[in-house]
Amino acid sequence: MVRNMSENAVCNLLGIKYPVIQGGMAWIADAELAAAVSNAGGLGLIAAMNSNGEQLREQIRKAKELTDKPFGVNLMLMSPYIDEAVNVVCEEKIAVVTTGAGNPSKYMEMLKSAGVKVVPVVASVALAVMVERMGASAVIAEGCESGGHVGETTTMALVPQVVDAVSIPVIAAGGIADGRGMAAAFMLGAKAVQMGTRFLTAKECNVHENYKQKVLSAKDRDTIVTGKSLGHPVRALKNRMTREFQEKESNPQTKPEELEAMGAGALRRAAKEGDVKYGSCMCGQIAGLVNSEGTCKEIIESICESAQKLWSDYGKSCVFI
Ligand code: TUI
Repeated sequence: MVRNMSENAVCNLLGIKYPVIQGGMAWIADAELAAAVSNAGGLGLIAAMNSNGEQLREQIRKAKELTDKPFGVNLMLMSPYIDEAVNVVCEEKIAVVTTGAGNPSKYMEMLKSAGVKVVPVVASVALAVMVERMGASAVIAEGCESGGHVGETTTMALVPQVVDAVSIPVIAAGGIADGRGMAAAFMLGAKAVQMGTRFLTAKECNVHENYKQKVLSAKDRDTIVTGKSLGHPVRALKNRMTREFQEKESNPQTKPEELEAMGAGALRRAAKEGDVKYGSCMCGQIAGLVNSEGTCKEIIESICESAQKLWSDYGKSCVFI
């Protein structure tokens, strides 16, 4: 049996049972996935990225019907609908937002005044320090092992440096998909983990079946980062799309607009239409470890149980001084 983790700072802050947060995966993290994660005792998130204000409101209302537990919204700061999304989140009195792919400072006052807790995803110590000063409730330190938009520092290097730099709780993300990853993140000073890739293959995840199968069969070296030259590097599973993108990106003749056009709509093509050859299957490096489906409840409980066992066995097995 998994012990109740109510002494955990992130569980207390967010009113959840397990210190597990679902990644705010654009085009994938919908009301059904968010509610399933929250019902299982983690924090589920709806991705606002691909929705205008009213579509987001619809997803929020749906999640409210599916769960009475706290859930959140992920605000992708590069979204064309970001201002609408912030308004809707405030109107709907969402308990918590995570933010990604930028600096959320501009929105923090408004969100906080509406009673929304802000938990930014950061890829650097500098941004972690800034958002703490602006009133963030916690930060998610996301290493470049993650899927989607990534920074440059690994989880192993980023998490302890962020932990040392801020006083708010730090949540680790990037390369975590089992109890070992969770235990390691806690050893680095994190108080919770965020996982995206692990939930891609959850039974309640509505990503296209072709995408799910590609994640399930992926191996350790099957992801690549493209888009660095555009200022938004993205990690995805290797396919025809990433190969052609990479070829064009390494050719100095290629115009940035040409690359932008290639990337536009690519995630939707993979996630919704199942075009895993010429769409973007954003996914983390840990995909090689994700070999089974399972409900959100099974995923969360098995990971927490295994992490807990590792912690309790640690003292006995690790004797070197
Ligand atoms: O945001 C993410 N991951 C994402 S967003 C996304 S949607 C997308 N679609 C097409 C192209 C690009 C993205 C898919 N995956 N993770 C959070 C994250 N934020 N990772 C890294 C950052 C980050 C990076 C730089 C945050 C802030 C930053 O600098 C801000 C500043 O101004 O200092």
